Amino acid sequence: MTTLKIPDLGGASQVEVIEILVSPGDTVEMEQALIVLETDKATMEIPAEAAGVIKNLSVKVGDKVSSGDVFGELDSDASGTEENAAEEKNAENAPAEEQKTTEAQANNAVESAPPQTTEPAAAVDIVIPDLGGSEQVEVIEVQVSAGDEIGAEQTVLVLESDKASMEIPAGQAGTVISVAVKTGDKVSNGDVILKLQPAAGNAVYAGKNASASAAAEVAPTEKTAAQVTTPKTTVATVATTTAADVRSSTTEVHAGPAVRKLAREFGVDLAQVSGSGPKQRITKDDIQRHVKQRLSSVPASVPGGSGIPAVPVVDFARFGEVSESPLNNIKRATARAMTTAWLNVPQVTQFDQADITDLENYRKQQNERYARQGIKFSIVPFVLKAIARALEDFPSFNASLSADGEKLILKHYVHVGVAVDTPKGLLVPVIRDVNQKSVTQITQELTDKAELARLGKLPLADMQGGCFSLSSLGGIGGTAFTPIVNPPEVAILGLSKASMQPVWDGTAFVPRLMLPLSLSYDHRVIDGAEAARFSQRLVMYLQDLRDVLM
Ligand code: CAO
Repeated sequence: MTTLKIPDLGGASQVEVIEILVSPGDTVEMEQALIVLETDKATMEIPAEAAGVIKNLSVKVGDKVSSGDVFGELDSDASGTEENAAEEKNAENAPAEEQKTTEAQANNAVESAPPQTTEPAAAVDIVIPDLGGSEQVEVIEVQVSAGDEIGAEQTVLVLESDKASMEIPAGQAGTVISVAVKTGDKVSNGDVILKLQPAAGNAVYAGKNASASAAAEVAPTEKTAAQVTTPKTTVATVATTTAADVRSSTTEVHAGPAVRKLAREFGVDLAQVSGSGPKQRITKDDIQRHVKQRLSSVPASVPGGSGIPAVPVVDFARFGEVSESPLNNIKRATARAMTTAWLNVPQVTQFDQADITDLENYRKQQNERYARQGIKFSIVPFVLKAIARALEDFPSFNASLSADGEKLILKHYVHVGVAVDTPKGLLVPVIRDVNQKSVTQITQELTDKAELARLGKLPLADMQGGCFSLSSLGGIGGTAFTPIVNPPEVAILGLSKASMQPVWDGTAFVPRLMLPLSLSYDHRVIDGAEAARFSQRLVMYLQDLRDVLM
């Protein structure tokens, strides 16, 4: 008989049991997951250390457990018992040994590290950290390429063994010189991932001790990062929600490695699956149900024009030389979100122009006034204030259609998403309570969030909860465009470049600075007349912002 014990949880204690995967009487194989634990950082499947029959289980969903707690008994066969005893003994020694190894590896890793300096440091190799004993782990995603500027906590690789998904952070900031691995490669502790030109004054290499701890503790504290220094007997995985999923998913995905593997095999996007487990955790049954639903909703053929005809597959190489460039996560998530929006929302765009001559003079004055404080106002924060007031005036624009399409959910808060163009693609930080903030506060918040978005460090929570979106292409040019509504929001405003135009004032043409507005709206919720009124209200507020600022 083998006692089932919670293995070393890498320092975590009182971890919640969120799923029981077996019942007494079940025959299990060695390494088969028995129960699932979850902290706010990681999900861990606790595997059987031997094959056998589950005799009893002493935990239930919701219980809190710590390393060493007994959670049941396993009737293992005689040969398995011996092996098991030996393994248990090894496991007891494992943490100490592992720490030694990790420290040694970390110390080795810093041999090549440059001394403390604020001068540009020499290029360094970023290597695979301790993988908790796993070797030859498959690279399932490479998230950086040569030339990318990356932050210390930015994920560079995603690895997946049959037990765990792990995001590997860079460990230090800098510019990627070259990447040494590709998807499908198998990697182990110490393998070189990439060559990095560290950012000047990079704190990670400030000294041997700092380097050692940085290398040993590769797991960042961010919620989206993986627990990479997995203890030997702990199988860790994480909800690998990245910024990429923000437009297609409003919640973090909770799913274990086996479920993730199944989802990949079926080509299922986990963000589209509703989880039936605790905390919306996705189970294998959920994946199966999702696939069945999808299959039954796909028409066998579309001869009569119903359904969506596929785009023809063309062998472009027949017409000349071609090469392939994979889309990164953000672009793939945006593509999914745009398709969802395009297929679900019957949308119309209303065009308008606002005379912002006076606003522009005021903006310039304020820029001079605030220059000493390093604050620079662009037109965007003023437009956000006008939007917030118009949303208060027109509640149906500050609403979402219920899932059954039967009612409007009216929001009593005014959170506005602002599209930010980043090197990796489009991200939409949300400015909360725009109606309650000053233009100065909005300017500072937008500057900070746009900066974080461009560095790939914007937390997921800062991209959720928007009621309406603003997309400003005015800094680039153009006279108008048709922004796509970001459901479940019902409208989005596009800004194009303001230009001086001759405007008839009743007696003469006068030069006025005109800002083009493009308001796209969900025609299921908003009528054309209502959209024209909303757009005109924006024009009114932008022409004389005194009403808004009061
Ligand atoms: N008309 C004329 N000039 C404008 C303008 C407009 N509508 N909007 C901005 N400008 C000017 C700014 O005043 C600034 O000029 P100065 O430096 O001389 O003051 C310059 O253009 C650059 O502005 P900016 O675009 O960098 O900054 P912003 O505050 O206006 O916008 C942000 C911030 C985050 C909205 C913007 O940087 C951005 O990322 N825009 C792209 C959004 C996008 O990709 N939308 C498409 C989504 S759908 O695919």
